[in-house]
Amino acid sequence: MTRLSDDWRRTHYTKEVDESTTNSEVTVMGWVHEIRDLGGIIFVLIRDREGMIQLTAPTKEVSAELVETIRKLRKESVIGLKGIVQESGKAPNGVEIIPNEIKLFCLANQPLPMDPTEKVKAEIDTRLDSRFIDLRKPSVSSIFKIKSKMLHTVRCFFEKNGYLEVNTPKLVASATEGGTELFPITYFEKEAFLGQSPQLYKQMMMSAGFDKVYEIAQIFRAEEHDTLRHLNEAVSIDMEASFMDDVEVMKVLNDLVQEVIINVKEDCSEELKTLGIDLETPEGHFEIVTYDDAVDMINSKDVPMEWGEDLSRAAEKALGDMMDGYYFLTEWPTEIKPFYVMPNEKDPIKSHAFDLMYKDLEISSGAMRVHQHDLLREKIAEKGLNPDAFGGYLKAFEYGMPPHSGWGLGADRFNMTLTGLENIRETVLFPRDRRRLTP
Ligand code: AMO
Repeated sequence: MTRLSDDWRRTHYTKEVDESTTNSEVTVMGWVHEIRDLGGIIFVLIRDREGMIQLTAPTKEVSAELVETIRKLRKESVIGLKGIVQESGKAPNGVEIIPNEIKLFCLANQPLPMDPTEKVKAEIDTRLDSRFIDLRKPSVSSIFKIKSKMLHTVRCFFEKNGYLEVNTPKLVASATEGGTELFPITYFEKEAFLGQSPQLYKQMMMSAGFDKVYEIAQIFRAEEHDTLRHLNEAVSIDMEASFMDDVEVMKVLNDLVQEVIINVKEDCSEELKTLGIDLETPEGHFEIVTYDDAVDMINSKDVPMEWGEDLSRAAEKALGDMMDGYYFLTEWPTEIKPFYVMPNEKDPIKSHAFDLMYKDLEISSGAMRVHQHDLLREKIAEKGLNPDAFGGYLKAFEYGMPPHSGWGLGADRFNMTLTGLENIRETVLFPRDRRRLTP
């Protein structure tokens, strides 16, 4: 068994090796990004999560043994380097490390399955096939640093506003968003499904008196279409709150999106720069477009759409072209929304459902929910589903269910809006789509 000895501990990430560390000994750990052997002097660029640093080895000044070790290195090998920091006008960070000792942890095989230096552009499939190397590229790891900051902000936001984090089951017995999008699985002697949304459970948490809950978890959708916006496994940020209506939870969503953007801009400026993104902080309330108005706007662009239809891709694009950034689409027809959505009391063909859009991309849906047991049972049946299959859920509505509302925000789609990416696969470490189940 090899264990790291105490004298091989990282003292600095590469970006921390700067002028302030001049003349001191540092230990960095990383990947061999580039090797330039000029005979009398060898340069090795070492890369870690935070950046790069140059190792400079004048062959007459360092030991012959060290020169031999350096000459054996191959690109992408993992090494530890101990050395003295020295100022250097020519080195990328203004400093370089003169090596005292090098520890080779792993010699990388050659040729590499893909180039991690960003010099050669690869197709998305090639990149995803060797994702572990693709993720070494700063332009790719930046996406996940931004996602991490986004999720951290989401948790802080909910915690400071009194929400409880919950974990609901992903092995489930019934559909929530409609029956066609389910992945069936064998669950001992029974048929079960992978959860397509925590919807039913987060609502049951309202009956349990948890008042305000949130969950960040995988959702599984057996969508057959292969688009730049759909995954078969996505991450959803879900919230549910009692004694709140749709307007109030829209405000929560509005505030959350703004807070995430502010934090990402503040803490991920390097990553945004790497991605070439200049994020704008949306001010105040996002614009509200009613479904009725959306239909008129879409038709005005010669994209045919009848009242009562869901937005086609062409309709989303036409609307997106007329809108700037984030906006809410409200007052959806009851008919095309799931059974748990509350119809408008005065005009029941319309509902208290909303979507949050970013240009032509839907990033969240939510609604005030039906909290009356009998109406809910009726609505389940109207959708062609069997109310008896929803027994455990419906029961929660019989014994004290408060009025409540909530939404689900697609974390991967939200990340697309923060990183300017067109293909949702790029915002997921190991995406799952119709054609891809590995790596
Ligand atoms: P909905 O089905 O609209 O609503 O999903 C909520 C959000 O999740 C994201 N999303 C997806 N992202 C990538 N690939 C997919 N296949 C995919 N499907 C959904 C989207 C979408 O806006 N229960 C409701 C939410 C609620 O009312 O609380 C629901 O799941 O960003």
